[in-house]
Amino acid sequence: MFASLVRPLSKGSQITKVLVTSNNVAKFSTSGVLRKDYHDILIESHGKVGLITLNRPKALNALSSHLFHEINSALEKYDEDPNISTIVITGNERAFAAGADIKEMVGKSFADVYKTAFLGHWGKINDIRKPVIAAVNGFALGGGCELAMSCDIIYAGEKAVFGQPEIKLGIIPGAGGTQRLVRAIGKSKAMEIVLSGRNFTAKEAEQWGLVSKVLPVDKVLDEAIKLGQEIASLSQPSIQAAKESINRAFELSLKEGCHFERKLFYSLFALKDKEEGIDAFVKKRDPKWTDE
Ligand code: CO8
Repeated sequence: MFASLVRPLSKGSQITKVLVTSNNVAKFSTSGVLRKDYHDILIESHGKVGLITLNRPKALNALSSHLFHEINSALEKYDEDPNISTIVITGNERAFAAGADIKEMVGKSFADVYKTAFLGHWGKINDIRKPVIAAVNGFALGGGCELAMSCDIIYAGEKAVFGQPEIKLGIIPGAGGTQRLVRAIGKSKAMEIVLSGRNFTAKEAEQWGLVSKVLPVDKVLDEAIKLGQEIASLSQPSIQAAKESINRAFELSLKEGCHFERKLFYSLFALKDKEEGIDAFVKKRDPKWTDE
């Protein structure tokens, strides 16, 4: 009845207690802490990296409310799990995610979506304190592009296709597309993309600064996990502080942002890991982080 999830893994990676039943209901546990049944995502841990794989292939991973609730649930569990330090979100080779589930929008009026804060739960990812890396292959359109942009780092496969095509549906991006795109690639390009609904390539995304690396299709996930493991091998309070400080750059003036950074910088001197890191450097040895 149960079959192990089979996927090529990078060297040294390990799936922790992942089982998929014949009806594709997965039961998972990372070190006994994360335990949840999911239908539209798959969960694996690779050492201290928690992987979330969107798994609605027939709908090109269209982000239904149900799927997004599962993403949120897994993100929150990983954020709480002391055995997990970084998180990777991926899809499959054809699609990271082709947007919000358009079929859910059929017949919905302004009053319907306004009164119920339709898809309002998409914002939860912005509260996750651990680093989140998007490993994008295939389509990352509309809400899929917005999900990738809500992650902290994007690695993309060379055939990945990004875009905000909402305008072609008579709507506009609703999960930060107009805001994050303009911050990442500038006003003129963001206007062109959003107003025309044209897609753009992984290479363009990298040239414009939206994506940090373009990789061969079959390397994207492994490289994202490797990056996650590299980040996970460092002192986690410092990692979280760095993420928090960088994200403040989107909210604050330069002066206020630098002030915030300085306060966090000083506060890290209270960590045992600061003593350890400095001592290890001075004594020319490897640091042993305790995350304290
Ligand atoms: N929603 C629902 N179903 C989808 C979606 C989607 N976004 N995208 C693809 N599918 C389904 C198709 O309906 C089709 O299903 P079926 O086989 O049952 O007909 C299946 O996936 C395969 O799709 P195609 O046959 O269309 O595959 P193609 O290779 O021909 O085309 C495309 C691929 C170009 C990606 C095409 O599917 C497409 O254009 N998809 C829609 C892209 C799009 O417009 N995305 C934006 C959606 S709106 C949005 O994301 C707003 C987010 C707002 C968030 C607000 C938070 C508060």
